[in-house]
Amino acid sequence: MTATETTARVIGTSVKRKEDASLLRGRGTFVDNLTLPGTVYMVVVRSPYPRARINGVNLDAARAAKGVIAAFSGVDLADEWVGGMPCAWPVTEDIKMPPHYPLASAEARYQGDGVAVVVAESRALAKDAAELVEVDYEPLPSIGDISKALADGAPLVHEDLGTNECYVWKLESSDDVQAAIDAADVVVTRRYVQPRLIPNAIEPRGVLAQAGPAGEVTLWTATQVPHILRFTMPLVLGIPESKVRVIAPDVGGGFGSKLDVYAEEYLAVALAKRLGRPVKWTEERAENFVATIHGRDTVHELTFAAMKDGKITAVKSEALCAMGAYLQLVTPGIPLLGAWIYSGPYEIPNYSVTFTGVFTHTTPTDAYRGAGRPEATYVLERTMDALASELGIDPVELRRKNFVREFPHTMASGLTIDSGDYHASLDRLLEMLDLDGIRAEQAARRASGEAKQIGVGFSTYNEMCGLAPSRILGAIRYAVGGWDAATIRFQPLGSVQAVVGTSPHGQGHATTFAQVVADRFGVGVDDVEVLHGDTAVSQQGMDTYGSRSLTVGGIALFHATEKVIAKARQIVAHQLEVSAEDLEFENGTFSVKGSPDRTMTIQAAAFAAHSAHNLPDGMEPGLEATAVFDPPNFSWPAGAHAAVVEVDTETGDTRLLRYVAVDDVGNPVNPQIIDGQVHGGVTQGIAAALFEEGAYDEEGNLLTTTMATYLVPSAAELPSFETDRTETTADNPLGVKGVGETGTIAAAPAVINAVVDALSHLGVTDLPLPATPERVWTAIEEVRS
Ligand code: MCN
Repeated sequence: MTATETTARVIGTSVKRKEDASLLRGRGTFVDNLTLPGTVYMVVVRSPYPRARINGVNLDAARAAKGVIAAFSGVDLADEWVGGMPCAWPVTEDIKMPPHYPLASAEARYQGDGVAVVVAESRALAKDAAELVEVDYEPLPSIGDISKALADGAPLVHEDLGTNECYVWKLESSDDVQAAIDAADVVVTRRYVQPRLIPNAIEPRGVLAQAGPAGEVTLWTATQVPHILRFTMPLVLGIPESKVRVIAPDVGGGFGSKLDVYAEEYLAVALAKRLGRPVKWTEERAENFVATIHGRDTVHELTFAAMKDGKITAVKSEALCAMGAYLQLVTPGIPLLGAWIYSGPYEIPNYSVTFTGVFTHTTPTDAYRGAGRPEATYVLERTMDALASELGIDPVELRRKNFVREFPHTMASGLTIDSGDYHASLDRLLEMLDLDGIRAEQAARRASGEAKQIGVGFSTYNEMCGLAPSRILGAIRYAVGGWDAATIRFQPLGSVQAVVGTSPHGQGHATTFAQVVADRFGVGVDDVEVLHGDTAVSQQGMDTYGSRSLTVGGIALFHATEKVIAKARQIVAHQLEVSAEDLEFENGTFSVKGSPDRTMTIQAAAFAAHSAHNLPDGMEPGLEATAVFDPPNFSWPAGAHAAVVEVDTETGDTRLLRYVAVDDVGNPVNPQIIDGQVHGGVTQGIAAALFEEGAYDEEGNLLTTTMATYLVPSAAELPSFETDRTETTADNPLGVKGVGETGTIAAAPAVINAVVDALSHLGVTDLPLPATPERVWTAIEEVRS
């Protein structure tokens, strides 16, 4: 056997990330590192206007420029598309789904809408030539603000639809929600604007497409969804899936923005076919600001009805949700991902949620880390504090009073949470926090009247992830399934390949999935190679998003190990001449019950399976199994977070002093990777609270077009996070819940609650997002004047 010695349990240990050996040395293989012989470079010419009629595109000068191979307008390429780019989530029967092609031909509908492409021998030559493309634009009235886009006379994004309303979607527990609100002692209604966020993965998007002589196509792309992209190829380009291979090599982050199928992917394939040369496109950072989807952009009105003792009796949410100018892959469904958790970790019997999808002349929105759940949690947790203040109850006690206590728990929204212990997370948080000490210091600073005041804010949350049961997805009109697949293949000499259908882009699957397999087989983590992100290698899969990889893909992997162990058991029983039932399997070794010295390792069984000299009659050689898992429920992580801030009341400058997070993600597979996920997620939530805003003017001109105006925080702006976990076992064989989005979902309300708490003695009750120094200062001045 070449495999290393059998190990003790590795699930639950912080095995170092296998990925980092190459990534940290700069030896990753990202799309832009790949060049095929004869590669040519594509540049997309984009509309500088939010809305403009395209009266003509003159490509003569570009075509004549040095090194240019071809240049095309939207009209030139119109025949390439057998259909528009797909939106997979028509959330209602009467949803309006405007056609969306890789290049606009007649009208540009947002700044960044592609109108032409230039292909040249180098990227620099293509960029130079793109500047020579003359587009005869006729600017038209446009609208960038969702709260004004539904008004009579507002400029229409798609005139033939006659409205900017994309859909109205409702979820109600009963007809009695209004009656419960009417019967309440206290009703609190608050309005919240959650601005756009612009995902900024370290690696921008990139594509390299190669078309072969027999119609086969290979596409290397920085995507989260190679499998989904492959099965859209027949729809947009008429290329059968069997002719398409999609490879997502190393992918440098996505945060949901690469859970999409993009114009440049179809353009690169179409041009590779036309030109007979590999076509490469690499997004520039400035392009990323307009050409990759945005997140959030909602206006909520949230109502809590409660009794005097603090018991909440109803929640009602009405929200406008920006779609942007077109529907991308899952744009309309993003609000729905939060639709079931507007009661959060609380037991609230009456429930009503309404979303209105709105078109504006802006970059399309779609999934951004948390997708729908940060929006829901923000309005819920902010209103929780507003209600606490209205009732004169401590915000922590109000949360406790309303926590769900027994599991499984079916929420008024209709879904069932399998497990949790919300008190345990909050208790642990309070142990770590020293709330009394913080309150004492707050009182002292208030008494002294000094400029720098402190505040503490809480966010107790739960979330719905692990997308998800295919039947439920079908019932809410999501076009594809929520299952995932894994194949495990023992090599003859005992190492293992685990082929998975998920497609990581920073989450460490090569490590954690190897841990799952190593643990089951009692082999070393380094004996397990996890293969992913190539549709030729991993034929089946539904990819990575919605914190689903471990709870769906990881469970498929678990079931595949069970099948492999079952076959190995038959082989060992045959070789040791005992019945399969008489074998025990522990730590990689089968032993005969009652005769502990009669043993055979699973690796020896693998060798026997491959040599095939002595297998049970009729058994196929080899030791390999595939499992496809469709979960019966979503995954329900939860937790309690707190932020402590210091606000300079003279300048509005806000410093985060501490951030404490206690999460329940079920059984941990790799605690260090979980911590990393929480750190990254929390950072993105803090960014939404204090720094990042994709701002448009009323016409849809993007005002934050670079990192100088769109402030992505760095480590320098953040404290060291304090994290811990509580564990309740999820209802799946590994007992695991998702973790990839928890921090982003929890953090923004904790931070804003803390800033408001710091200023509450002055009379500040709310702050716009993000709470920049100017906005904090203005809020203070408003209450002082
Ligand atoms: N894990 C674990 N034990 C648990 C739960 C998870 O060890 N109880 C591990 C998993 O095995 C996996 C990682 O934590 O290695 C994240 O697992 P999971 O919650 O299943 O999430 P996914 O792998 O499906 O990742 C998706 C999620 C999402 S939706 C976004 S957005 C996101 C995120 O992950 N984008 C990321 N984390 C990111 N991290 C990086 N570096 N870059 C991104 O773009």
